[in-house]
Amino acid sequence: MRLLTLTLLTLLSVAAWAESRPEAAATIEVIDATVRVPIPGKDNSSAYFLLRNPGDREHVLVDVHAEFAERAELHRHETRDGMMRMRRVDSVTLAPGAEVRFQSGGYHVMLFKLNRRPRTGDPLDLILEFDDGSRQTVTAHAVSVFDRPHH
Ligand SMILES: [Cu+2]
Repeated sequence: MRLLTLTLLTLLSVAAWAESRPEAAATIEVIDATVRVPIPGKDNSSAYFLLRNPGDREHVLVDVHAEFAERAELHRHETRDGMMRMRRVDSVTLAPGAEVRFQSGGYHVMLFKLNRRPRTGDPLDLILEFDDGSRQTVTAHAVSVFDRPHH
């Protein structure tokens, strides 16, 4: 009986520990996720969104997966010697309370060889993977650079 009690106490404390460390995927908010419709004749694309960390601890985005593309990578544009180029990054760190906007000219998800050509508005799932091993599926929508804003 005492052994059983000890086991229960151990299980309870493990549960409490897990609860005090929320998974990154359950904490990070992903807002306005979009995938660019590739320019005619091309099958590479990029995805953008706003990441928000409302939690009180740091989380790190380490990878992105997309079933609709052959390969997805975290990239960043940077200007060096007056030249804009992009490079692959290993991770994107989200400090407590921080927002990181993926946008043209900055961080983006590079998508290689889309397996079909999306139409404007099509839903496309991205899977974000964090350093604690948790994953979050985000539904992005296809947007075309030829879509004109209503102004
Ligand atoms: Cu890129």
